[in-house]
Amino acid sequence: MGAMSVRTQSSEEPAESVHRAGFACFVGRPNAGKSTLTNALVGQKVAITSNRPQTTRHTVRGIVHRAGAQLILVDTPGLHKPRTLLGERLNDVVRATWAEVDVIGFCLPANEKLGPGDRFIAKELAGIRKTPKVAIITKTDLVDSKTLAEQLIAVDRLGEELGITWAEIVPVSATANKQVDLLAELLVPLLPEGPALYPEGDLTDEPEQVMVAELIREAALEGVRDELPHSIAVVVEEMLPREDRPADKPLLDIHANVFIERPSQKGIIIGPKGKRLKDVGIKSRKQIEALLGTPVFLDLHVKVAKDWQRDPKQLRRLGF
Ligand SMILES: Nc1nc2c(ncn2[C@@H]2O[C@H](COP(=O)(O)OP(=O)(O)OP(=O)(O)O)[C@@H](O)[C@H]2O)c(=O)[nH]1
Ligand SMILES: [Mg+2]
Repeated sequence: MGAMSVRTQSSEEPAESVHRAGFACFVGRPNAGKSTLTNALVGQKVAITSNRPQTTRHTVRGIVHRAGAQLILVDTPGLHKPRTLLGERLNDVVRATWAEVDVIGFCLPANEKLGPGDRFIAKELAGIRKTPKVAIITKTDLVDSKTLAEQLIAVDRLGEELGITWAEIVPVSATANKQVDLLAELLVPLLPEGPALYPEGDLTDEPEQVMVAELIREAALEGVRDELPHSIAVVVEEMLPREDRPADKPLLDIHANVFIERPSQKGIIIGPKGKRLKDVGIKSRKQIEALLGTPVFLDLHVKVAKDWQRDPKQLRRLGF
C-alpha cells in the first residue's frame, strides 16, 4: 500500500519539482575517512584530516548543493572507547547528533577487517530504529576488487546479524573521487522534502576563527607521534586587519595559541631552533590565506595547559 501511494504521487508530480533538504551524519571509528569524505562531497576543505586517530573534535557541517536538493553533512568525531574527559565529551556529541539527523552514513574502511570498534558502533546504530542508515565502504582505492567484495559481504552480514537494514551499501574513494557523486545521489532521496536551509553557495557554518584554528592544528598534527596529537589544541585569540595598510594591500593579523599538556611537549612542538613551529606557521598560513582570500600575518605561541583533556575548566576554556 505504501509503495502504491508513492508511485501515484511521483507520476502526478515530476521528480524535479520536489525540493529536498536535510541532514546526514557520518559516523565511524577514528581514522575511517569521515572528514575526507565530507570534504570531497562539499568540494572544498571544511574539515581537517590527518592520519592520526581522533582528528575531528567537534561536529563540522558541510553543505552540498545540488539541483533540487541541499544535503547538509554533519561530520562527527570518531567514536571510540573514551580514556579521558575529552573522549567522553566527543562521544556524547556524536550520540546527540544521531538523534537529530535524517540519515546516518556509517563509514567502514575497505582496507581493514571489521573489528570490535565497528561492531560497537553498529550495535548502537541498531538501537536507532527510525533513521535510515547507509553503509559506506571508504578508501576503496587501497584494496583490490576481491577484498572489496569480501568487505561488502561482511557489512551486509553485520547488518543482518544486528537487525539493521542498510538503505544502501556504497563503496567510495574520497581521495580518488570514485563514487562520491553517486553517494550524494543516493543520500538525497532519503532526505525530507523542504526548502533549502542554507544560502546558495555557503559551504559550511563553521565560524572563520574556528576554521583558522583547525587549519593550524592540522599543520601541527603532521609528523607528531604517540600521545602528542591528542594533547594539541589551538585557539585563535584575535583576527584583526592591520591598520595603516593601503586598501589594495590588506594584511590580516592572526594571533593564535597552540596548547599542549605538559612542559616536556613544548620542545617537540617548537623543534630545534624553532624550526618545527615555523614550518607549522608557513604551512597553515598558506591554507588560511586560501580560505580567507587575504594575506595573513600569523603569530603562533606555544603554551602549556596542564592536562587539559581531563580538566573540566580547561576544556571549557578551549571550547569543549
Ligand atoms: N587512500 C585513501 N585514504 C583516505 C581516504 N579517505 C581518507 N583517507 C585517509 O585516511 C586518514 C584519515 O582520514 P580522516 O578523514 O581524517 O578520518 P576521520 O574518520 O575523519 O578521522 P577522525 O576525525 O579522527 O575520526 C587520512 O590520512 C586520510 O588521508 C580514501 O578514500 N583513500
Ligand atoms: Mg574527522
